[in-house]
Amino acid sequence: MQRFGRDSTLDQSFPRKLESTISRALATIQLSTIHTTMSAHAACICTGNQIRRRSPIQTPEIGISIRYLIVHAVSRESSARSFHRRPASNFWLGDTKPMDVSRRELLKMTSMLAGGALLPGFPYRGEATAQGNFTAEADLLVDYEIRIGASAVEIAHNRFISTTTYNGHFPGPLLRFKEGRQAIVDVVNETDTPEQLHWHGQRVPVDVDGAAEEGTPFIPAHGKRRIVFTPGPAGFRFYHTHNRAGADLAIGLYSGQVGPVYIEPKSEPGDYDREVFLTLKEFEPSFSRGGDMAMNFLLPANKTKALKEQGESAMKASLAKGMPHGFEVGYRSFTINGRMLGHGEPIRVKQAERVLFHVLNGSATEIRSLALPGHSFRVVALDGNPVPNPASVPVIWLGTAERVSAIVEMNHPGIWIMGDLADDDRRHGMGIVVEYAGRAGKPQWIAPSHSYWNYAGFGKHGANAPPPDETFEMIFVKENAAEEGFNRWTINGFAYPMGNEPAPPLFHLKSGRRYRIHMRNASDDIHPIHLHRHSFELTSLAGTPTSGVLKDVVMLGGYQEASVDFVADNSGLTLFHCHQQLHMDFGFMMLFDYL
Ligand SMILES: [Cu+2]
Repeated sequence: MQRFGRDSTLDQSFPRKLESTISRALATIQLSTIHTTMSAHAACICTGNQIRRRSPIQTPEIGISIRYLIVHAVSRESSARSFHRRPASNFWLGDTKPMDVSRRELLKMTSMLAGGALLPGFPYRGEATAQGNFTAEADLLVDYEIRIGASAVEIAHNRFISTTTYNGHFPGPLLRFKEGRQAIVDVVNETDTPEQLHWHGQRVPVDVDGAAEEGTPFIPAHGKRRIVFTPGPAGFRFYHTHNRAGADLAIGLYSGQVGPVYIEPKSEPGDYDREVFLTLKEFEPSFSRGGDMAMNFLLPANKTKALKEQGESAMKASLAKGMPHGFEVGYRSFTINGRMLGHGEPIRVKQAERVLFHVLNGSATEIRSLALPGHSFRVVALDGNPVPNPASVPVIWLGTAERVSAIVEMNHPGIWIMGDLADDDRRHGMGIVVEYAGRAGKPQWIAPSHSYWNYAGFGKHGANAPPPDETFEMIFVKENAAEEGFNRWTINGFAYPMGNEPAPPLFHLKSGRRYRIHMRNASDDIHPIHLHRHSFELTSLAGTPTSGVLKDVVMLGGYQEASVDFVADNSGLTLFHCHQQLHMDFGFMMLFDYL
């Protein structure tokens, strides 16, 4: 489990370690100029049962200031009590109702305390003033606590499924961060399985990223891990488990371990009235032989003849040997924000309102589409990154793990179904009702005419991306049903090992260089290709150059080619894989390393 030996897990012996560190610190306290009592109380604002928060525990290895030790000595008991139950972003002000308090408000509260303001029951001594920098201390507060555990999720009225979630809900809580401001997240794993929580789309170091293949330490079963990082880049990201599932449809992304992240930019254009976050997700998976997913919506549509011939002849040869088609995954229920169509709260809107939808495809395996009859989506960001050319489309399409941020002007009053184009999936729940104020009636669905999705439409027109320093050639191949009935996937002939043994990196990077990945898909599947810890620029789609669209997942069409460029600017092992769980688990992964 700790094969990389750098686990910063707060282990079970942590309280004992902390206690001895506290004793050591207390022994030297006379040397300190800290006004003990006030510092302790003001900094911890965690006295009695009035206000609780997670105290800023630091492991001795990380280094801990005397002030924090004192703070913690005072607050340890109450925080220990609250540790397993309280989302760190919530504070209790003496009653049972959780209240969201932003960091800004907390800072305000902290300075109130420092300035002598009283909170009910706060044993303030009055004579001391706060010494030092409370902002620095507030910065050490835990922003969020994420608990991984099994829970029941009510996806429709009186219809409960059992799955693993974050904080007992699906989707996991929306985590809001500030670009460039350090964040602290505690992840508590209440399951029997070591877990990985991946910060999808963020430029973070390997020990934060959340991929065992890169060397991120696991969050131990029944253990916890504190993650300290600087969120970025700004925009719509998400977090999800990065455990592989293989043939186990209860774990990995088949579970409910998905939640949205929004990293507020330093300056927000704010060209909308409000934001709505939507997480699209299927539940109750099962295996089937072959699927029926939409395949004909990507533009440019031209396929590469050689890839088609290669893929088709391989499939023909496999079937001729008597092999069945490899397994695919289907689902019984479909949800938006954890509710099947008609079973959740509608999105209530007013005429002329401009709603910014942040849509996440949290599926393990599926491509999703979304339309709102009579309305169009003005796409302003893809995978959280503003696009150079915001453009309006009738339908948005998202491969697994993709995000689309789009503004909808509410100019067509009624009660509508915003839903997936696939009738079967929508009828099984993939939709949400949009309800205009003052309107009543049965929600209406009107299928849009066939529409295409072309990333290049949101890119720079008439501009080419700068040439790369080096191009990596990759070919993706399917070996039908080759792995105990599952399709095996290879990148340049190499299937990532299905066991836990580390794999050697296939390509090597030098810091500062710009690389192009030229991808060729010798299969008929669409692959949502994902690069960890870096963003890439789309530079060619099916042979047509493009530029300006920055993403971290791109759908590569069946028998198509595409190129993406990225700058090697975040050293460490870097995972590259298809985000379709069934593909990544059965070989479709590889590592870059930095030289
Ligand atoms: Cu794939």
